[in-house]
Parts: sequence; structure tokens; C-alpha cells
Amino acid sequence: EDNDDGDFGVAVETRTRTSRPPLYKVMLLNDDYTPMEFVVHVLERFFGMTHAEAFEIMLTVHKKGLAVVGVFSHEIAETKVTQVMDMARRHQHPLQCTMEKE
Ligand code: NFA
Repeated sequence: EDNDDGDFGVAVETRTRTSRPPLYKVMLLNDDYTPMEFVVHVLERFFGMTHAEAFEIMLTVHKKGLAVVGVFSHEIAETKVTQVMDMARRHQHPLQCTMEKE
């Protein structure tokens, strides 16, 4: 028969680069009214820090105005921000927690 198309059928695989999902910095902001012990408690409770770690980060926020307290996926970061803001509101403290794409 006369229907050979000459294709040797060599497989060609092209590499596809897969990007990681973006990460978000969760930050705590200083204010003049939230008690230091409350901030330490929040950092222990929602960010899994030891008391010593939490105290150190709290002091950084107090002295520098803000600090990154963790880096997470978008959904986890949003949950952390909500947990901190709800806790602060329940205790009537003006503590602010925000997130920002890394
Ligand atoms: N600046 C607050 C105070 O002197 C403590 C504080 C630390 C508040 C970190 C917010 C964040 N009581």
C-alpha cells in the first residue's frame, strides 16, 4: 500500500514550569493601648510561639512599629488575621493585624 506518511513517531516532551502559590506575610502593628501581655498571649495562641519567642516579637513590634509574625498561604494568613482581630475586638483592644503578599 501507498499510505506511509513517514512519521517515525518520536515523542517530544516539553518541560512545564510549575509555580508555587504566593505567600503572605502576617504583620502585627504597634499601638499605645494594647497591653504587652495580651500581645504575647495572642502570639503564643495563634502563631505557636513559646513565651520567650512571643515576648521578643512583641517587643520588636513595640519598638519598631510593626513586625512580621508569620508567612502563610492566602487562606491561612486570612484565618490568622481574623483570629487576631476577633480576639482584640472581644477584649476591646485596638491591636491591628494585617497581611501583605510577600
Ligand atoms: N505599645 C503597647 C504598650 O506599650 C504594647 C504593644 C506591643 C501593642 C505590640 C501592640 C503591639 N502597651
